[in-house]
Amino acid sequence: TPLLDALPRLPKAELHLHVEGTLEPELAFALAQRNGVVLPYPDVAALRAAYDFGDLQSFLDLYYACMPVLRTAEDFHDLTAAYLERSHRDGVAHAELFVDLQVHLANGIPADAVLDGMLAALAEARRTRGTTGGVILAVVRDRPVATAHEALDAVAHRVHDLVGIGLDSAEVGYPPALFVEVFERAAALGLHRVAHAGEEGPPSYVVEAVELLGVERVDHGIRAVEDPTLLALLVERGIPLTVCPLSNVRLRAVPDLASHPIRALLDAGVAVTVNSDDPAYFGGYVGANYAALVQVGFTAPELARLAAASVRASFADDARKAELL
Ligand code: ES4
Ligand code: ZN
Repeated sequence: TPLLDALPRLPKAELHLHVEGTLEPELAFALAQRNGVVLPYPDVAALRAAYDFGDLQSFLDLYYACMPVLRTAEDFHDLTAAYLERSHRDGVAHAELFVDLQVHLANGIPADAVLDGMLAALAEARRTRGTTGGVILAVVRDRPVATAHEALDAVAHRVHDLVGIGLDSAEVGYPPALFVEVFERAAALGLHRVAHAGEEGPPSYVVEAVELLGVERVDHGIRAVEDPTLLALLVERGIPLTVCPLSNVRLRAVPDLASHPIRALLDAGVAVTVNSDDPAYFGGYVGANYAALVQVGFTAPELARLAAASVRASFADDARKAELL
């Protein structure tokens, strides 16, 4: 359809993307072989067959099981480069990528290997295609808080190579309040602040992310729809949500696309953006997430507004935003 044909030409920013979630099964096995690492699945078909998730935790178990194949700067480069090439075809002109540095440090990988690899791929994408973007250090909330500080220690000598700090992984039982000091430290280092909240966790976690961590965006945030006072707060402060429709369906945060709260959030006046989260695992890159909204009645002007909202919600500088708007 003409609507779908025009989608890739809308300049968009991808603001909720876990670089490890772009690890396609074929690349996972290629890296396993290159590094002499054994995956807990015999082949690509068996790994893909395991992509049948009941909730966030069942996905995270598989996602973390694949991570040990990532070992060298070259691995992080190849992973990031493949994502940037793929997302360029969906019209992604600016990409802010989460990385679970604590997990790689625990696997014995130096922080510099992770960042050198990712930044080399970002620099190449900027040179060859004009794509801008950066790296967000995602704090893995179900690991000890001390390891989050260790991750900050490991990047402190090159903090200008990061755009921000985030908070991800298993949400329920790990409220934002646990990370106030980590986020204060990151803010003092000049980092932007975002956090996953209200994916599986209650609206009160979204409130904590805003009021206690000082986040400038909320990742997912879909359960904010349950709390009118919180919706008013997000609108009043202009705090955008990075919504990931296909992720929410695959992890059963919502029963189906038709009942996804994205429409209700927009109607409430919240700044909503569309993103892919872990596209290798959830059945589509950002273009597929926009296309899924067409299935539930979104129109061409609405998709254009969502794309523009993603640019405005990004941490790109004002000159770059103006180019893309
Ligand atoms: C994630 Cl979908 C999702 N939620 C929370 N943490 C994550 N890490 C990677 N994907
Ligand atoms: Zn996420």
